Amino acid sequence: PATAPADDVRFGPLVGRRDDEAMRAFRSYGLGQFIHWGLYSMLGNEFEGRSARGHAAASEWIRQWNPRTAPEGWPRQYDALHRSFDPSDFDARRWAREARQMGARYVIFTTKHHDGFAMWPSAHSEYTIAATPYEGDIVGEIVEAYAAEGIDVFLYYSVLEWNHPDYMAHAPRTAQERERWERFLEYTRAQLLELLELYPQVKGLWFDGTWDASWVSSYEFAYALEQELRAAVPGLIIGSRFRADEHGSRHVDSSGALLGDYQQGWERKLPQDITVLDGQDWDCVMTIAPNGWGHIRDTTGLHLKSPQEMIELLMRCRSMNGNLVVNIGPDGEGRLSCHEHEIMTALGEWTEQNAAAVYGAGHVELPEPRAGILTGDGQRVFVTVLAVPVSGAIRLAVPKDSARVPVTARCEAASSPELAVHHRDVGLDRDPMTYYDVDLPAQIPPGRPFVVTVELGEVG
Ligand code: JFZ
Repeated sequence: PATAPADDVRFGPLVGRRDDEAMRAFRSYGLGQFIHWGLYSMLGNEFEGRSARGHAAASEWIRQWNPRTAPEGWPRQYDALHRSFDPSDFDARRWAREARQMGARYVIFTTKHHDGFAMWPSAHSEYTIAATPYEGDIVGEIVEAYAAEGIDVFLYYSVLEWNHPDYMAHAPRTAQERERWERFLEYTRAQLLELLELYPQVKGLWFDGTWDASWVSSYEFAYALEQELRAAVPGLIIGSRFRADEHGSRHVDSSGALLGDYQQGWERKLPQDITVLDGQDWDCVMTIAPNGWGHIRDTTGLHLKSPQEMIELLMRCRSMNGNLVVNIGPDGEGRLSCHEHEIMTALGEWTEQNAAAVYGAGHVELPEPRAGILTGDGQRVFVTVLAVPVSGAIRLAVPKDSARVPVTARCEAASSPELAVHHRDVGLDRDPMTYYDVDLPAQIPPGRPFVVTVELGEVG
């Protein structure tokens, strides 16, 4: 827990707010793809016909099946899964092509989740893809295929390991424990440097499993390691979930400064509004189901988000200068589910038709219209219309002293794209705002949100 604000933090941020090319690219990614793929994918949240739903935190947590209800002998069976991991349908190039078609500009791939299994042939572990019938280097295939499609690659890496003999959750207490923990830290360091050496094209590291007291108390080690990682790949982006300061403060240090290049705490939730972000860069990682990042074979009774909901989440992130990262959990053969395809296709159509509103646009200092979500690029504002007003017009409020006001408007999704703009005031002198109504197209594009582009110009 964070102590009172301290301005003498010795293990605070290594870098301040960055404005180099890599961070500028991050700010314009807009949409990303998260892939949770590992041994848990083979199970789809069930084992020998028994569902783990309600018995484990999430599908990729199935190894932690509540011991009171777990199958006999569990997790021995889980730890032997690698012996039959041989995905017959895995095609990294197809995944990468589909990710590009969806409009994703970066991907986050699980190199090693909490089960400790490495999806690359790590020289520092026996428990890797090299010990499976598949044998190939999955991380390598992913990095190459996505980079070839122009998609930046971030590697997910969990420090925490459930089944490593040297791992412990608590800070080491005895000399023997300290020895074990030192060994684990060296192993972690070796794997991370190995990843960057093998795949120098990667743009970022996405850390997880860094909440245990053992890691939190290793702040000095993590501080030095962050320096090494940054030196290994210039421009490397590291989120705020990597390390703690010497007071045990995570994500932000005990003086309130961000402990990484962007805020990594927005998981399956969005900020209420831009003010809570404190100017931090951020992304939001989102599942299609309510929770569960790995493959879920039986989704009966789960609320799976609609394409409309995902589009709304994406635009809401953009309106607060963040990125949305949509997770998929392929099965053990490397296949995506129908609902994942459906969401990806819808996002692809949306981002293609509305690229200017998504990638090149961000927060606008104007009140949000009731009809939808605002993004802007300085010259234009984009209204993602979610609810069509009965009047058939959307209303934009601008301050009366504003130098630039709406002049023309278009809706590219309509059969006649040009829309009329009316300056209409209610005549309240004390109102600091003045109002512009944009007539929506007569034929509203059915079923999906749509974008109205409003050109701003000099007050005429
Ligand atoms: C972690 C993992 O445990 C999970 O399996 C998945 O990989 C997800 C992306 O990350 O889960 C977390 C981590 C952090 C928070 C919540 C769930 N958090 O900070 O609120």
